[in-house]
Amino acid sequence: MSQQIRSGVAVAALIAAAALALPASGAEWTLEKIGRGIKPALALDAGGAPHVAFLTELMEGAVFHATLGAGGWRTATVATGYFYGPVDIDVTADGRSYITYHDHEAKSFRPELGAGVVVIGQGETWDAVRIEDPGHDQWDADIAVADDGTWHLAGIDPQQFGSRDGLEYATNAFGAPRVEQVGSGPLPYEFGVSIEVAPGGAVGISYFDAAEADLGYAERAPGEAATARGLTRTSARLPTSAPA
Ligand SMILES: [Ca+2]
Ligand SMILES: [Ca+2]
Repeated sequence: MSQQIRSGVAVAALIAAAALALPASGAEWTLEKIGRGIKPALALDAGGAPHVAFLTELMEGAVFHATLGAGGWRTATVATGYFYGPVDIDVTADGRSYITYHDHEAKSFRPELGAGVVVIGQGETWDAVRIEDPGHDQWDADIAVADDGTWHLAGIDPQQFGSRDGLEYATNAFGAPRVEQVGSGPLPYEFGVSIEVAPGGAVGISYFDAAEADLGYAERAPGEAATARGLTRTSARLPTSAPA
């Protein structure tokens, strides 16, 4: 037996011994069915329970919330209509879910309509907040929620549907929901956005600036004033292997 083969046998024996030493439950996945739908978004609450938002992208479609409790999965229909995903979800420390999705606002596609919606609740009780703004707003919307229930939403008002606004931000941080244009310039809908809020209230949004093939980062300082001084924008050149 060559040195190489002996080494291989020894390694195989070690791997087999290690596998036998693993506790039976240590590497097992538990797979469960939730229900009919697509484009799931997941958040775990303070107790570790999963909260899944998902939808059906049909003319007579719906957005659903499912959570796993002692009695198994419980699914609620939180909205019905002609919607588009992805959806997003965040859960506050008190167990309330905040789900966002895009509502086409018509049974046929109309570029001048369309809004982002935030649905807030738990169990069977859900309240919808519609984000009113000109254009086909909050495509690819992403949501970040502070534990006091302040929500922050970022999405695209797509160039393909006639808007030159691109990245739009919405929040309830100052009372009635407001929409701010971040200043990205026109953006297509393909590339997604991501938003987070810091404990002190600063908001960051990352997005793909198609005109420059750059990733952009927009940051909003805490505070009510929505002036140009409150908005900063930086970008980082992507590696050359990134999509043009
Ligand atoms: Ca808009
Ligand atoms: Ca709109």
